[in-house]
Amino acid sequence: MISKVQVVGASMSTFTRTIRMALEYVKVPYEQISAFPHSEEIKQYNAFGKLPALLIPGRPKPMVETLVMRTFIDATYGNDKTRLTPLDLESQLNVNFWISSVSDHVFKNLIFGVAKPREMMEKRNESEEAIQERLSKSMPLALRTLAHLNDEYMNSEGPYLCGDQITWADLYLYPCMADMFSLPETQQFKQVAPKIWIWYQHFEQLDLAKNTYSGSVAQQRASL
Ligand SMILES: N[C@@H](CCC(=O)N[C@@H](CS)C(=O)NCC(=O)O)C(=O)O
Repeated sequence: MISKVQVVGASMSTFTRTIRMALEYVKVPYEQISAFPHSEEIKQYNAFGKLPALLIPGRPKPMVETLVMRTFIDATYGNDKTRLTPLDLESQLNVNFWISSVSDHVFKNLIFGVAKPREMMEKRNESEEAIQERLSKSMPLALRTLAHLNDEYMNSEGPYLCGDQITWADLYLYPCMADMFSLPETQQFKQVAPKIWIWYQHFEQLDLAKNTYSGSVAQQRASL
């Protein structure tokens, strides 16, 4: 029997960071249990081997899929001051646009298109020239994706993605962009997405971003 909320995941996992930031935001104390994707540690909770899993005291079934966790966190811990899903329909549609776009396009085109191949090639000690050659195939789509997101954000007054309140949209996009803006390609990202860069710089000053920075890909790269 656990007595505290537990997040089973890895500090470098963006989805794990999303859920940790949400718990920070709604002020629910939690502990992190370290697990890597497809490890035995995570498979005891999630047969798909994906991170994170969320364990709640008194609930026998571990929660998997951030959509499920999101629904639970909103319903259980959200209040007037800490509402990550806005009440009105238009704002909810907007928040869902961002979450879905991050889970699909940002992951496919930026994380798997650029960040992961770069990381793998660096680990194999491949030359910067070879990395650039490989990334030249995926950068155009990555940049177009960011430019589209930047256009989308032009409709918002900010400083958050969906207006003047933090929502799940910020919590899904931030960990991915923190990793992307830590890459040598960052200048190109900033150029095509200047408003996203401004949003990012504001968001990284928040405690919930600072408290979940350690162990992230961004932090690992900064300490190289
Ligand atoms: N749909 C899942 C996605 C979770 C996910 O993809 N997590 C990554 C870590 S950030 C993972 O476990 N990747 C391993 C893999 O895709 O095999 C959710 O929302 O929880």
